[in-house]
Amino acid sequence: MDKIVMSAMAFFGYHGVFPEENKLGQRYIVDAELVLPLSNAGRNDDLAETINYAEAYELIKGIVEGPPFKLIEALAEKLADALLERYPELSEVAIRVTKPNPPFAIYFAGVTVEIKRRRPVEACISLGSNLGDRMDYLERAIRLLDQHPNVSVLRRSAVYETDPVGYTDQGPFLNMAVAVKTDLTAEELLAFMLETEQVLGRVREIRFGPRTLDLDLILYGKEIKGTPQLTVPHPRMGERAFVLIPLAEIVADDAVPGIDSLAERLKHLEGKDGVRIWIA
Ligand code: X6L
Ligand code: MG
Ligand code: MG
Repeated sequence: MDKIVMSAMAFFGYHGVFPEENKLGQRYIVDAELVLPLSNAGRNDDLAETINYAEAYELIKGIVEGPPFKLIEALAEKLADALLERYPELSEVAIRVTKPNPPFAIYFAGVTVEIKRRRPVEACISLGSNLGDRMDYLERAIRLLDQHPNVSVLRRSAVYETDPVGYTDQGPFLNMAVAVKTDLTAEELLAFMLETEQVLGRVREIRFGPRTLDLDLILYGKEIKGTPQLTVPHPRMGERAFVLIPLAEIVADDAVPGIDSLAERLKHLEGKDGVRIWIA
């Protein structure tokens, strides 16, 4: 990913735990890495397609030279937060805050904190179960997702009972979808989903066969990505009523890159008949 690196910005501020730091003040050195796509700015040689680093500098200066924090951790957190808030095109920031001359009794060559913060993304996960207590597996899966420190469940669809597709010699599924907010990468989220499937007893035997729990990553923001590890949006979601019907309940009509309108898409979908409401 492209980035703008702003190195060794020097300021004077009053942060610190010790009273002399708040009274006398000291120098602060800040490095900021702003992760964003830069190819349009580069191709068009256009400031409007990137972040004006002179302006970002003023934002950073205002915070470092503003009201004091006790901890440089708090200062760094505030800087990351403010930059992500001010610039929606930023996907990630890294901030380093250094006190080069801390007024401590012992000799100290300087101290630095470094943090990286990602903008939280809304992702959609499709859930399915057709073995055992199907509803219980879905509920437990949602609970496990929500209990992850970096995942919170925002919305859930109704639950549908659906005829099996792909391999038809198996019992009916319960299917639903949830929207989550996460600051995991898509790969990290997918890895956690696979782990959750295993915790809830999924055994992979027959391809497309019965399972206690299936979690599929359908959307990761508006990201379009196809790697051997991961494809989003889910490559076959457009044809599957048991995915699209629940999904359409929890996202905007135009939430899926490559599908203009979920409502339009659903109108044309066959096999929709095999999907009936189970718990509204
Ligand atoms: C031809 C060949 C046509 C394969 C369709 C469709 C394969 C869907 C796999 C296919 C084909 C899948 C669920 C399911 C499965 C589910 C319901 C799959 C993977 N998962 N049926 N079948 N709900 N109703 O969650 O989606 S297996
Ligand atoms: Mg599936
Ligand atoms: Mg799956």
